Amino acid sequence: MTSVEQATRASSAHPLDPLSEAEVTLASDILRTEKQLGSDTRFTHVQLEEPAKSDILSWQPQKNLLRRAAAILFDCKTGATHIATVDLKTRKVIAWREHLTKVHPYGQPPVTLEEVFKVGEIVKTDAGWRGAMKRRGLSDEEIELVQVDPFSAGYFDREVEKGRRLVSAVSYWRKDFKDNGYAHPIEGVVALVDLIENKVVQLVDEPDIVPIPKRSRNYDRASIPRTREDVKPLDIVQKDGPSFVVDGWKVSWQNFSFRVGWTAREGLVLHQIAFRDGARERPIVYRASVTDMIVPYADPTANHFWKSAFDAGEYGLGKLANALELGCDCLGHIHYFDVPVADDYGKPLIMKNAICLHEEDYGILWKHYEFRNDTFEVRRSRRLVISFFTTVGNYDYGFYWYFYQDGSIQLEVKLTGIIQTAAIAPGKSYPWGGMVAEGLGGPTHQHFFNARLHMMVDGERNTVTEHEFKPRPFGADNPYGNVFDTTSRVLQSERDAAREADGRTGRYWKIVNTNERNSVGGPTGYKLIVHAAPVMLAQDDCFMCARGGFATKHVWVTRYSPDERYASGEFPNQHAGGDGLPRYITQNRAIENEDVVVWHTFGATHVCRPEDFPVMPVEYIGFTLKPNGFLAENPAMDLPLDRNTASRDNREPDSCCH
Ligand SMILES: [Cu+2]
Repeated sequence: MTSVEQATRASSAHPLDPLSEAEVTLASDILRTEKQLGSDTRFTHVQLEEPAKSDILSWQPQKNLLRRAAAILFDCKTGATHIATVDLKTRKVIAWREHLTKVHPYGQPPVTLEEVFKVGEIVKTDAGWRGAMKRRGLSDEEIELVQVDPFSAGYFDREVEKGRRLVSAVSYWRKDFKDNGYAHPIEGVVALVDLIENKVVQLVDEPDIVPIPKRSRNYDRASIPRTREDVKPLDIVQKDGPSFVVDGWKVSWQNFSFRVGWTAREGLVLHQIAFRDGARERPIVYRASVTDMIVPYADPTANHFWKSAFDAGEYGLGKLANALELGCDCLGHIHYFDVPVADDYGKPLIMKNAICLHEEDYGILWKHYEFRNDTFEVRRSRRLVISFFTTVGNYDYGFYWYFYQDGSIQLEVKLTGIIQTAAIAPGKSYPWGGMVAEGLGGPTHQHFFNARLHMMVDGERNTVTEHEFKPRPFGADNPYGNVFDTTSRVLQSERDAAREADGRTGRYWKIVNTNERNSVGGPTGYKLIVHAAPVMLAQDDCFMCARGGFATKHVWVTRYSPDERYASGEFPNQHAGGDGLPRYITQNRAIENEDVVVWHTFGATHVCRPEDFPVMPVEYIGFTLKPNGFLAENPAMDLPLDRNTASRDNREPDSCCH
């Protein structure tokens, strides 16, 4: 029996399971043989082609597994790019489509790791760039130590960029190989690198030379020899083990269940999130993931105006995920998922400890003291956390999905790592951001994430409603002036459903199933709770907005279509713009009582401060889905009394918990 057959016969095997190592190998072997691919082929991913939703919903454990692989590959000598589907049972390439990267609106496959590493060598052999370094006073020895950062080039309608596969490279002086280069930006030099021709095709070398800030700002443990001494261990003890159950790629915990998936672009994907309500298994979300990001910078100068990385679509949140470390990244009783993926050459690779699953105490869930009869009841809350961390160049992002015993689901993104920096001449102020150190500025920027939530509240047909608080004028129905109304309206079509949050009216949305009735006669539903933070602040008709249009609204609702998978479109790298959500909604499909996808853009506007350097403390952003007329009462009334006896070990023997 081959390992593919073994995988497809395992008792817990499911058609949404990520491809195994054997399946990755098989898929790339079939592609190589059938399409006669040579050694110049590079794979941006080889991963599960998710079966059609109808096949998943009708699938039974005794049925055959559908196993197909999806791949995007390109020739590193010609740039020719193909999108392929491989059937692993029949061992045939069943779809093979060329993606045209040389014609408008362009769009390149993501940058590979191989390319990230070769850019430094290409740039350092360019005579123009070396001359620019020399003009800034660097010796040959110092030039060898320069840190060259490949950064997605974006699209600015320049002739030099059309149809080429490019990155822009910015440079940082370093005292030695371990030095933190971001403390020493080399201002006014940007090399545009063609990754197919392996050469610099345009060099910006500004005549005005800004001195390089040379003070070291390192964060490795050797650079911080004295650490504080008043931190005692804080261990999480779960001597009876955790309260979750993992069966293959399925997780069950406290009425919740979901399946774990993974893609190179999105990283962690959650499938089929459901809540067990008595005897009923009630679906909530069919598929949830973050499909793209954009980080636009607000500095108009040479090194910065073009910076607007799409960290998912241009690199891959999954591709760059970290191997997590017990006791450092994760505390408590941890279950790690090791994820099989493909490397740039289509070979299997196990991403060790890529996904972390554990429980956390979360304070009080509910409590009441009834002083009249001395009834005192309190129950502690805990949450299940499934997460991964990814490093995209200077920034590090953690994606943490939380499940709570009250039925809430939350996504929290943790932003940390190192800010982009700019050298500022002595005595000059920095108009485009905040100063973080002497001679060092951090350009103001925004971080946007788009979560794609294919909703399935109690069934496949859902409706999205919008609600706002409106004060009611004095009148016969409001004689004391205390009344205010909660308005509600149905979002009926896609164009009508591209919405912004509004803190003044407390605008919120619900995803409801009008075909079901809850305990008080209304539709069953979940509420989407968002933060009314700014959307994209760049001008509407600039390149950043055209390419990252998904970041111009907080909420979008589309009718589900299997090929509309990414907020920024399929190939955002160097795309001329207009793809993704703004294009999807031009169809203006009806979305009331339909199979709908809710797309939520959330973000942080980051004005840099000295406290963000040398490594930024975590900034938290995200959203919550909260049951709203979904359940008949607080679903956590049946929680047992406190069982956390370890906390009592150091207490007086006669003290007790109420
Ligand atoms: Cu930031």
